[in-house]
Amino acid sequence: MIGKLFTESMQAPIDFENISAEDFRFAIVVARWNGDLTSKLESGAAEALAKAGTPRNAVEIFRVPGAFELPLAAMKAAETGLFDAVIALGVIIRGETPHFDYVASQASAGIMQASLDTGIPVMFGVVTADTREQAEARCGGSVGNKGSEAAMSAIEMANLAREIEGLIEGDDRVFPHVV
Ligand code: INI
Repeated sequence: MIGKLFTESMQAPIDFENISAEDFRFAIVVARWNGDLTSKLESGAAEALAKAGTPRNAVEIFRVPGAFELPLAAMKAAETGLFDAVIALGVIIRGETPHFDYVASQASAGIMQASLDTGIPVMFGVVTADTREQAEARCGGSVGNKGSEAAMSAIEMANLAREIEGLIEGDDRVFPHVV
């Protein structure tokens, strides 16, 4: 039980009264492109997990060159079966060429594919911004920290996956959420 954990962004507040991150393992995959900003996403994610009760030794961090490489690393981490959820973090800032669109579209599609192909929740903690100022605002600035938001979503999805899998494995066929 870790009480309430909120961010100041648009993400709806989640009441963590009844869910915990104490008994879960997480992988964080971080892009080194725009590293001064992705490091803030990384610390935001790590702090949110720690605040939710995840021991430091239950969090593994993997680094990749850029956001384009996030999907493969996230998939490999998910495939190990060692992690309850994977948090992919990156910052993609629009430049003068269409490069941004290729990187952003493949990063987002690939992260979803990694999640659906492995059955492990993989969070899209990637900031896509038109300007550096927009990105800064979302990496611990005025709009919040997308890293901590992604970590909170990872905790929620890890709990949900365990709950749903428990329906298959357990004897309890009562569905408390339906009554
Ligand atoms: N990678 C990012 O993570 N963010 C960016 O803004 C970015 N831009 O602008 O080019 C970027 N490019 C690198 C890309 O992710 C790959 O690492 C590279 O293309 C090698 O595959």
